[in-house]
Amino acid sequence: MSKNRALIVVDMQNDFMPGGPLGVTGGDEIIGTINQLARQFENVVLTQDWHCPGHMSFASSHPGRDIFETFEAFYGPQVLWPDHCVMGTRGADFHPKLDIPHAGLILRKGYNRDVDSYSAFLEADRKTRTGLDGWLASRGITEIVVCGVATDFCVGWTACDARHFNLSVAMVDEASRGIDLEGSLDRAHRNMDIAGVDIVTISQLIG
Ligand code: VGL
Ligand code: ZN
Repeated sequence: MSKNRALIVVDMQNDFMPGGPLGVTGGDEIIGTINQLARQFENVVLTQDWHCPGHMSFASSHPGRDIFETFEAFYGPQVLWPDHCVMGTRGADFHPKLDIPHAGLILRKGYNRDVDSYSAFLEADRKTRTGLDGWLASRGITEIVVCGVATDFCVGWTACDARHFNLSVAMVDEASRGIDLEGSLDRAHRNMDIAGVDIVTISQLIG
């Protein structure tokens, strides 16, 4: 596939797979599809949710707070999650069946203790860049295709933020799975629509 296009595979890590602390239903079912899709791309980026122990997005860091409650962070509302993807742990590793050896970049995000980062482009303060925009621009990449988990959090935010950097963006629904917390999946689809993200099937993409 063309040199100006990249596939971004979001957070296909053990802790997001069924049975994990933040398991996404069907997260493991899309691995084969993603492996195959990745073979169509010369440029592939893998993202990795990568939190320090005691990260602010963990309910366990806020005594008296429960998981899935919303916490008022300095940058706005933040969902409190079960501990997940702690840097250097097995839970933060990619699923062992993910097989994309030609991926050129592994982008870690969420390692700053006081700021979460669903998006692979901008942290939750909506100011701090991860550097992914520069990596893509310096390679002349103008179109991205996004898939992975979770559709309604890291995939959706990454897709919408990419539009802010003037990239053309497609999201592959059949290669993504969502958490669906209080309507978040519908909301994510709506937000992607408004942002100008194309929601595509693999056959539309590959032709
Ligand atoms: C994610 C919640 C917390 C994701 C990451 O990958 O969608 N969701 N951290
Ligand atoms: Zn996280």
